[in-house]
Amino acid sequence: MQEVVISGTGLYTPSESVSNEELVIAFNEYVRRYNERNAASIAAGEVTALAESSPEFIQKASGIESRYVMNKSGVIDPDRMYPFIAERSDDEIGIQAEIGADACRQALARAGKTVDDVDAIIVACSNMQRAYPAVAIEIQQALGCGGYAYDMNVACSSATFGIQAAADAIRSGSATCVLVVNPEITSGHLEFRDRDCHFIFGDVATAIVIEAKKTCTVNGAFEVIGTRLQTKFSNAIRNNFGFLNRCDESGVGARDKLFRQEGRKVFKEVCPMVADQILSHSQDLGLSVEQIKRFWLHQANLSMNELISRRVLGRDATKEEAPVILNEFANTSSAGSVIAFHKYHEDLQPGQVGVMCSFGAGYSIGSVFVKRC
Ligand code: CO8
Repeated sequence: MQEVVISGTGLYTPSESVSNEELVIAFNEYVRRYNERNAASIAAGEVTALAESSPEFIQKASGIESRYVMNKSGVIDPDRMYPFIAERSDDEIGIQAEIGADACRQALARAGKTVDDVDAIIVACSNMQRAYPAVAIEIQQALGCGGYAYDMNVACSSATFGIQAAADAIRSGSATCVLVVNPEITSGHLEFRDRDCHFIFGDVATAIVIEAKKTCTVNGAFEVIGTRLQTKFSNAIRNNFGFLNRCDESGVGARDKLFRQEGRKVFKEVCPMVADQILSHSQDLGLSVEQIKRFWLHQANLSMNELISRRVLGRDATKEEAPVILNEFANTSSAGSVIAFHKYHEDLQPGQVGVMCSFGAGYSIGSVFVKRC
């Protein structure tokens, strides 16, 4: 069977960032105005007063310190609490394709490839800005690639699911060089007025070049030695936004049309599933736990990652073994484990093994074991 490698990655980072303190100032001002506006109803017991958020809670509960956003002014405006992202004409490149293409160009440069080498593009992320044409096909057009392109969505696990789809395409001979792109504009689907989740997400785009080992020209690529995917239905993370919304006017704009979750439940249910998958996947690949030198985990919550690596290793992982990027980026959905890989892979020696692992809505879990060439 055709051997497959990851030969380059790219990272687009928005220019604007919001600290926990800035986010909380805006949120608490929103709360103050809401409670003032509804003072009579709150006093009459008809409306529940909103509670304030705090930077200390956010840092302690999640490990997040800041997040990049495509637009800061809208997010921290207490009268708005969501980004300003202007619509573009059909003749202009869409914003998701634009940031995705930027990450692709970086990934191609690192892989020593040109757009002529690419014969497939998979956009794999949590939210697509429109139904069609596919964002992936728009990126194909923007880059000037041939072949085929399509969009897929498995929420936070989209990247690992995309990597398996790319690796399978290469192994079966339907492609030789695939770009997997994760343009995550999570701020578009985050309720910044909900203190349970207003701090969780950030925007970013990542891209990964996956190609046949025989075409790879760069030193230090990573051979994909195993991929495993798992899904199990859960309502604990859900977003009911969709094309049928307009068919029932009563639900248009309701809270369930944005991201919502039962964070504690997710934490409890998903951590053991992830640890079990990493352990069983490594065993089936004939790898001992000691041979896993790096854990590029999905970046949703610091305690979650610490718990998962502890369950796998039987001890706490070091920062080198399980690098953390969520303090700076927050949860960037599918892009999190790719950012961790992008920033923390150079020191691995030939023959050393690491695992990229994602988990999220669905539930969905993906593990990708790689070995440094
Ligand atoms: N400030 C102060 N207090 C707060 C705040 C706040 N901001 N928020 C909640 N509290 C309070 C609560 O009200 C609660 O109070 P009480 O004890 O009186 O009831 C107390 O703090 C504790 O609340 P929680 O139990 O909710 O706190 P946790 O310690 O569980 O932390 C987390 C909450 C951080 C959300 C945590 O549960 C977590 O990270 N869970 C895992 C989440 C996760 O990984 N989710 C994956 C989602 S991503 C995905 O797959 C889909 C991607 C889709 C992308 C879309 C884009 C937008």
